[in-house]
Amino acid sequence: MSLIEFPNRRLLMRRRFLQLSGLSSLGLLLNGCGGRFFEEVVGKTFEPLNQSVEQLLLNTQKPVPEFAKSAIEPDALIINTFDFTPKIDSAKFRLIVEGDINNPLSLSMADIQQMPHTSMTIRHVCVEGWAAIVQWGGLQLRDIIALAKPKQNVRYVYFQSADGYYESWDIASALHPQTLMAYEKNGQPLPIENGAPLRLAAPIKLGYKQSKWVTRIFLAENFLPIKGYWEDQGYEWFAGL
Ligand SMILES: Nc1nc2c(c(=O)[nH]1)N[C@H]1C(S)=C(S)[C@@H](COP(=O)(O)O)O[C@H]1N2
Ligand SMILES: [Mo]
Repeated sequence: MSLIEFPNRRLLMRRRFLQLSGLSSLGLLLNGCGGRFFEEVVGKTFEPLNQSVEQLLLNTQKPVPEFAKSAIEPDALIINTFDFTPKIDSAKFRLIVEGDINNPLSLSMADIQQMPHTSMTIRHVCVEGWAAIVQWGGLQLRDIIALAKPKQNVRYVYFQSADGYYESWDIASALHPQTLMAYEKNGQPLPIENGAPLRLAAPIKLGYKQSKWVTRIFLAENFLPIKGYWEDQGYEWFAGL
């Protein structure tokens, strides 16, 4: 089974390859004890993780209060890119959605822009000690996930980016009404350095959870031993605000 494919080999140190090669035997171990494995890797289980996708899709979570548009701080959002800025041809771009779902997707930007548009003015918080009030426009990730028809035990969402960045989120946070796949920033098309054509944006998680240049979304019933670019170097996985 293909899990997360990494286009950027430089990202994967030898250690990580060794961990990944153990994945098939881990998969066997996971059958029936996914929860315990999760607790060993991440620590205690959070309450939202116990809610099913179905419940989370039916009941919208409470939104975080937003800021007035006049509060936007256009210069405060610092470009934070761990390696390089990938140039993506948005005409050829496809967002791939796969994993434990019944309706795999390959969406063009035209498909994505036809879906219901929303915007929010929220605070972006980077763990490195800066923050910025930003307006993001795009679509709710929950609309994409609903379209993909997730299997009922899906609990994690993996995001792969064109620069080799990768992230994983709990399903409850991914289905939060203010978790967007954004293609606009402060009322303008999303700049390339901020993640065009498509990036994650949400007021409920630290900046490093908000992947830029997302090309592939993988929904999973089991937690994989790959957490995220920063998390695999010791940063916290849940990273809630
Ligand atoms: N693909 C990708 N996404 C990423 C990063 C990155 O290096 N690559 N950096 C993260 C970090 S640490 C932060 S704070 C935000 C910064 O977003 P910005 O560069 O648009 O300000 O992007 C996040 N998403
Ligand atoms: Mo960050």
